[in-house]
Amino acid sequence: MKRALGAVAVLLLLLSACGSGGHEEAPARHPGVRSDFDGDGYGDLVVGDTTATVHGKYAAGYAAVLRGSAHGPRIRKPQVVTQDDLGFGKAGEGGAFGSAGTTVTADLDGDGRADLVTQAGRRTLFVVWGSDKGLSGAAAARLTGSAPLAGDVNGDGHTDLVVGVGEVDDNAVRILLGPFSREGTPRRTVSLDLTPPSGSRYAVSVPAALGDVTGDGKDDLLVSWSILADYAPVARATVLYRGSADGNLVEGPRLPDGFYGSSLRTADVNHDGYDDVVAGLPCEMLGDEMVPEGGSRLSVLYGGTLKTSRITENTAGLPVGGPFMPCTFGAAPAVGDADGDGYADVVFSVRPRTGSAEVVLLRGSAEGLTTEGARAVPGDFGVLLDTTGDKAAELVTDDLGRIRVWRGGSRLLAFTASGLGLGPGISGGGRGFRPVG
Ligand SMILES: [Ca+2]
Ligand SMILES: [Ca+2]
Ligand SMILES: [Ca+2]
Ligand SMILES: [Ca+2]
Repeated sequence: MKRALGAVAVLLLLLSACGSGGHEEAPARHPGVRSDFDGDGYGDLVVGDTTATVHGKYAAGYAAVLRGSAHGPRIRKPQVVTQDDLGFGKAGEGGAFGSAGTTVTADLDGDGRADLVTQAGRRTLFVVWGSDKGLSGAAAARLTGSAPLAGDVNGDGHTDLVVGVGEVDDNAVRILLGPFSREGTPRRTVSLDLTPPSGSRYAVSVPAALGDVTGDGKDDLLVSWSILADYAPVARATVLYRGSADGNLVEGPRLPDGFYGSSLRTADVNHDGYDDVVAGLPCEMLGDEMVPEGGSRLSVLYGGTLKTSRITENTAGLPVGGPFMPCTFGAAPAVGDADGDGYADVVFSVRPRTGSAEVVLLRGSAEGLTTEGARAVPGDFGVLLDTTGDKAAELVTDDLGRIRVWRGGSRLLAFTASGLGLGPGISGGGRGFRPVG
């Protein structure tokens, strides 16, 4: 459970990677489409398995890209990328290339195509550059850092990265301001100290998400002030560092008491121009796992007003009936616009006491996140990605290595790793097979 929660905690990183939106330069490309590596206007689905053996190295991991089309992700001939393909040395055991928790997609060089940024090992990041043929290991760069977040913190239209510097208690990040050269060199680098206030009960600051919560056109960094339990950070409060034109983020308001989570995501749920923050808090760890005070929950903080609301097991209108397994409600939140109405929607998972886990989709609205029109499908967790080019995101769910793609309420396709034809160098894994984003 602890491992799973850790994965959930970092899963949030990847979906805040919407990039800057960019500028419309060449009409053939669609910079606003997330994870569109070949620039054809269809989001391309990344799947991976950090437990897979690659060229004999256990858990070296891979990322496979299923290019989008009018009919959804193409499962024939996926583009498979491993660390071994990149020209920076072979992967070691446990390198976990392509981990969902430490992968983001964003256009770093400003060519209108998304690029893949993924961690392998403790503090190495690889950038795999998009091209009109999609992703391949032939064009890549190596950076130093961990747990990347992508956004535009200085508001210049170029995607920036916020990366960890190493250990969990370093309480510092580096801000790599874009655009990046093909060698991976940012235009400028800024270091930011995130040490929690002296005398406070918080031991570590965990960078958790980027989003423009203040509405000034610069993405803000959301940081979880955390205690340590068994050396693992446990979020207890959220503080916002305001984006700024020179890249020197400024510590801003602490968000209201009780607003924190093991996963944070940002998206504009009420479509008012301010990014909103979604926090999943299924469980807390204090030596043991326990239901958090006030119950497992999914909270939303609305940008601008900083007002909050909560969805709990007792919220009326949920599409899944309880009672639920403890510590499962609100797990693995992800965001995207599932119906293309401009209001970002939210998915999270929950496990009823009887039956299998479900992924719940709640819709955004002018009044905020609502259970009106909510639905649920089977799965341990889900991501939202528009692979069909119609501005409405498909829901991609995982169920112990079986991935399903849902469009509207109906299932578009289903597949497992063994059905993809990943090539002779990749074996094992399977149950760790999951959508990355
Ligand atoms: Ca595409
Ligand atoms: Ca690019
Ligand atoms: Ca920027
Ligand atoms: Ca908003």
